[in-house]
Amino acid sequence: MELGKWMDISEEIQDSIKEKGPVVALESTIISHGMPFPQNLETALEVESIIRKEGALPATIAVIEGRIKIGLSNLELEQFAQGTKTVKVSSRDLPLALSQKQDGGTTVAATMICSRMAGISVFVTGGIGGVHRGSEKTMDISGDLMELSRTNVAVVCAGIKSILDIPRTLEYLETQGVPVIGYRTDEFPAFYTTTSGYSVQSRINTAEEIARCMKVKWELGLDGGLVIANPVLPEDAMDEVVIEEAIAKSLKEASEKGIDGKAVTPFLLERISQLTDGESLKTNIALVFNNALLGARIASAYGHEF
Ligand code: PSU
Ligand code: MN
Repeated sequence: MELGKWMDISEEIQDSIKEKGPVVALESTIISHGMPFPQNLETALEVESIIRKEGALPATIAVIEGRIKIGLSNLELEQFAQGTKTVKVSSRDLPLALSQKQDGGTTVAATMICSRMAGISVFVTGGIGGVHRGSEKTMDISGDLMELSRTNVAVVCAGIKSILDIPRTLEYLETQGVPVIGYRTDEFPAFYTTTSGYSVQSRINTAEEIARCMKVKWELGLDGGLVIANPVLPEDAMDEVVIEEAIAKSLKEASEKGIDGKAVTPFLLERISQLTDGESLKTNIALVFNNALLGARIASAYGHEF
């Protein structure tokens, strides 16, 4: 495949990938559809800086004028964060976004695909998509889960939000053969809170052991991703009652307004932030920073021989 036809990789990232240096991929739907301006830009810049301080290279991934960009300049990030016509690009949207020369924020699914193409094995996000509540009626299951089942990238996240159906999401991941590792936790975290009442597959306490598990999986030829669940720090977590109330209210509104398809997640995120007076956004930002730190450490460890 001639990647250069559709994809631009920044020089510094290209060099690091060639030398098997530590590179951490970052998604961009969180910038275009997950947070408002200017917090989206501030967060994106700070995440990159956290990763650099840990000795790894950040690779923010987005679609700009129909090209996949691996690594954005600060100016590109600034323009992207303020974009008004940016579409949300999941796996199925990639061909359209490129052929129609759109600007697009890549979801976890699309970012995994682009990371894999570029040769990046570690990817940091806030929360992955999952099986939506009421999926037995709507069939709404995020493309992120399908991608996790087939694309060889480890995804560091703070679990999934309870806007989603957590137990069904975990069942789906199990069926698809996706390891779900809890970093220093036995419980799968629920994004805004450290616990969900559901267990991870296995607890691992060091970045080195996580990197070794990734290596073993792929050396065995077992294709697909891994979910590395890193709970938000307790001091940044939300009150369970407050967040559950906001989630319940936003879900009800979404259903009353008939919001469906790819609009569901952005709608819920914005409403929850409004209903919690911005508290949920603060937690969201803090957990992304926490994930960046772990992702950089895993990427560094992955570069070593075991
Ligand atoms: N969760 C968040 N913030 C986000 C998303 C999820 O806290 O911005 C985004 C991610 O890009 C994720 C996508 O991949 O939403 C999932 O959307 P959907 O449910 O439509 O697949
Ligand atoms: Mn969906």
